[in-house]
Amino acid sequence: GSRRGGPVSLLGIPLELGAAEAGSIMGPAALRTAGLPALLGAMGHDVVDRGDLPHPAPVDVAMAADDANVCRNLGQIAAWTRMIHDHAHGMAREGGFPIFLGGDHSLSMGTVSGIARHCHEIGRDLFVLWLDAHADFNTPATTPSGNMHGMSVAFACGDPSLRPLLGDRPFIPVKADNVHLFGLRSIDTWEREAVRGCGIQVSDMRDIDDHGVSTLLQRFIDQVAAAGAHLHVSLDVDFLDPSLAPGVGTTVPGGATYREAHLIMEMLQESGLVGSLDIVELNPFLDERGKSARLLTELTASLFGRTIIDRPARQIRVA
Ligand code: Z70
Ligand code: MN
Ligand code: MN
Ligand code: MN
Repeated sequence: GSRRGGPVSLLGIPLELGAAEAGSIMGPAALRTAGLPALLGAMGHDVVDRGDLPHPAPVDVAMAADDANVCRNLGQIAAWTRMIHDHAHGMAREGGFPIFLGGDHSLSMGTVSGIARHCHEIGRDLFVLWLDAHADFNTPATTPSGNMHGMSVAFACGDPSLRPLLGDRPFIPVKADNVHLFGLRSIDTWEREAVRGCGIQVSDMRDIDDHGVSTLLQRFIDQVAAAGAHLHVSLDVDFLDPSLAPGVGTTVPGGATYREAHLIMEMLQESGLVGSLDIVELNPFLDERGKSARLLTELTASLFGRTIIDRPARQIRVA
């Protein structure tokens, strides 16, 4: 059966300039090689693969010089952000389900802002589930590395110093209260202060150990349901334990297990609330015989309705 409201629309974003390590430029190709489009098609979904975005020329960014100097590849990241934003906004407007195949996590500056702009236009709230070992909440003032994949959440929530990345596009920030960092286990000193002060929701690995992913995620899903909102999921490969998904530049021990990750995808599917997805930071150069790309493909299948055996429809609890 097809999903309601248009096809599953795949867009490859071969971007690696936001990360320290090269290789995620090959991410979209590896996800296609692992069979992601074919698997969704075989499950009965209407799938459109739009291919990969081209590499844009760098643009000028009207950012304070002190900030601009610390951001690595700033002119190129800004050009990618604007192009990705335009595509994400257009895809959201068309009404299908966009899947953005990365590429490093700086691409989410474009996807989230593009989706946010569309949600704003139709008067719908936007929530973001950030599945990641990291908070990606650095700004030019706090970053220890200058790598822009560590700044995506700060940008999406409206950090004024990063706003110039989007140039003259309308910028609709996501409410920090609507963002949930899930799986956190690596955060920088100043980034930690910023996360504390802003109202963003956090389930770190300690919370997951104490309460389990089911309780924590259901609470968030209930909020999204109560708001009648669009849920965007941003899946960083390093959310997963490195033993399961070694194909990523920044491995952090103690990540999500195979079963936790599948449970999350199944719960999200059952909620019926997810409207768009990023799959980011896959670095095929560091992968082991396609293991990580294959797992991401399996997880995507779970998000799109594959179950072990038919399950009774679950009542969505509205808080
Ligand atoms: C660190 C920084 C990061 C992803 C690494 C790391 C950020 N907090 N994000 N890998 N996906 O450099 O800002
Ligand atoms: Mn990330
Ligand atoms: Mn629109
Ligand atoms: Mn990460």
